[in-house]
Amino acid sequence: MVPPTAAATIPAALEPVDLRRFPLHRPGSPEWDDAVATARAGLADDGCAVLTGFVRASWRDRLRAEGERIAPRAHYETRTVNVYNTEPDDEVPDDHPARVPLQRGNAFVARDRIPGDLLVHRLYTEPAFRAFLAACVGAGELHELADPLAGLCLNVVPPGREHPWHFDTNEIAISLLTRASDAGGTFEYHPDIRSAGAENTAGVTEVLAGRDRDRVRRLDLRCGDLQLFRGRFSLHRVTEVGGSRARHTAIFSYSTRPGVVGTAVRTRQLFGRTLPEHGGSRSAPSDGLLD
Ligand SMILES: O=C(O)CCC(=O)C(=O)O
Ligand SMILES: [Fe+2]
Repeated sequence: MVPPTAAATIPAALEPVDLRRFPLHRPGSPEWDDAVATARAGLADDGCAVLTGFVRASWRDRLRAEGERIAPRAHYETRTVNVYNTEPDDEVPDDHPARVPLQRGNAFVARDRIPGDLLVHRLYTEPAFRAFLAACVGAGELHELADPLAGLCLNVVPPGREHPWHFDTNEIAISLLTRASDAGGTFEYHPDIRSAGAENTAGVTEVLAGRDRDRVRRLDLRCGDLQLFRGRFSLHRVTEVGGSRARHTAIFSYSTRPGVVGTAVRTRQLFGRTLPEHGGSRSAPSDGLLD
């Protein structure tokens, strides 16, 4: 029997990845360990790691074009929200950041509208991608969400719109920029402005009032850049998109527990619909933070 060549062992989903710098196909190799250590250091120091050029240059036109093909399937609903994505609450004091109204101008394409053969969908389900990410974020194992809509999304921010300041429900967000805007559309964040059990509402108020600009970090991501980000603790936004092209990112959501599904309320907010899977209710976050 002919021994398999190195090339034959590379899963098709990993072909677009710059495997020289990010050897996802060789877990545990010294190069794989180096890539993981770099990402871990970024997350520890700054709450963020950017793997620039994760998708190779020769695949980026296809990555961008696939996002453009599905972007019209996004659910648009300009909503007034707050940083915590919580419902209005009369009990909250007048000066609480939950009272500051923000316009959510982005829109999501849900997983069930992203064909399975697209690069981002094949990456999402690829075990070697998941294993690499699990090592980077320090999780024993990561699972796809059992949610047919939320596990994988395309985030579309059209010209003149922004994705306003917020915290994520997931502890760590993983996103791949598939189309940059001509202007604006900068990712801005405040690393670890809150922590489990400590909301730091005073700090959040400063940011919302535009008074804490010195500590804001800014990223102008490019097509093919993969970002790992501690979105549950770091306040973040995408600034207003300028020019004539929408900004697109694929958002990969995984969980350390199998079987995770979003709540019906949140699912309807994000996608304008629910499925039978969304019938159950989610228990409150265990870290004591607002959502
Ligand atoms: O599209 C991005 O770069 C950020 C998206 C984001 O923060 C989110 O979906 O929660
Ligand atoms: Fe976010």
